[in-house]
Amino acid sequence: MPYNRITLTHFLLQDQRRLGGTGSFTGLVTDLIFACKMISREVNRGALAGNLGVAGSENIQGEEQKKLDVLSNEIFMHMNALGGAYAGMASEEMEHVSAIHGAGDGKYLLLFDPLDGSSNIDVNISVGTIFSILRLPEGASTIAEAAFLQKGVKQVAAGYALYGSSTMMVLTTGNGVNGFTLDQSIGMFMLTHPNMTIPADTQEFAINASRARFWEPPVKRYVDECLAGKEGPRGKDFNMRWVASMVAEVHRILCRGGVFMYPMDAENQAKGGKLRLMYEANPMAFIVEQAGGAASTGRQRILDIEPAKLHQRVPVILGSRNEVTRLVGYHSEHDSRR
Ligand code: P6P
Repeated sequence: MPYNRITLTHFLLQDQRRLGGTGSFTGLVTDLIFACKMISREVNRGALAGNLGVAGSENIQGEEQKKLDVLSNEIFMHMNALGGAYAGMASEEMEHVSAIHGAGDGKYLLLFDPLDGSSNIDVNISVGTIFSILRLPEGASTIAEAAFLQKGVKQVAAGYALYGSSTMMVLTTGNGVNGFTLDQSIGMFMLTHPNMTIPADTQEFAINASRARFWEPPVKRYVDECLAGKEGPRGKDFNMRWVASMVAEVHRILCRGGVFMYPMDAENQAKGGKLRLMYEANPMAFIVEQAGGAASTGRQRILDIEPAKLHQRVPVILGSRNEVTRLVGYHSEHDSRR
């Protein structure tokens, strides 16, 4: 078979030449690649390396940290500080932002969830790393939280690593979405999923159905119509999935369509929702929109949200454009009757 695949690094260099870049961006993603490969190795070693189980600590979210949460965060912080491209970082696992000392002229900010879905680690279900890259605002003298509080539309790049049956990186720099599979034998990510595109329609939805008693009427209406199948108002049967790992859900949607919902509900309303805006919803919304899908809170485009706090939470509905549009329509119908 002719060996004609290209590596992620070569893909970025082609992108850089096409966009007339200086190479600093390519360097920045190269550090991310190393970090994700190291996390993939630790995830794959699992019990053999004593990496499973809890770390005996809590993160800023009040969630019990797994050993791999802490290790993945350390790997991401260390590996991405070495290149000097970043002026600062923010992590789901850390209460405050972190300035990269000696970063010289670091022009970018890195936000990440180092190991999303880690409740699945001990039962060997896919987990992932989610990252978002912003520019350091002009004239920013100190690296304070305010520098990170930029709308999702300001992202320079976003992506995720999926530690599943194979390890993949999926990345957008604002010119579409491309997927790369790690060839473990040579330690290189190879382009395997060029120009990933989400079908506008679907027959598959993802939601944690155990929360049905908390759902708002528009969400309940949407799910009930899906469950009614071809005899119902949708005139077609639907399938349901729930992995409890956002990276796995989003990847499935990029590959075959679908809609993912973690809506605002009666129980999480006080916190604003479940998923975090800056390092879960925004990067995934950027990727999904770049692949032709849509991403909304149900009432607002996620990428237009003006952030107020680093760890703020938002409702998330994303995936096949026509399904998201339908559910947003149900929300506005409901709200107009209030
Ligand atoms: P639940 C993982 O903790 C996460 O942040 C997402 O990856 C996932 O979609 C969601 O929470 C799962 O939430 O309530 O089903 O455990």
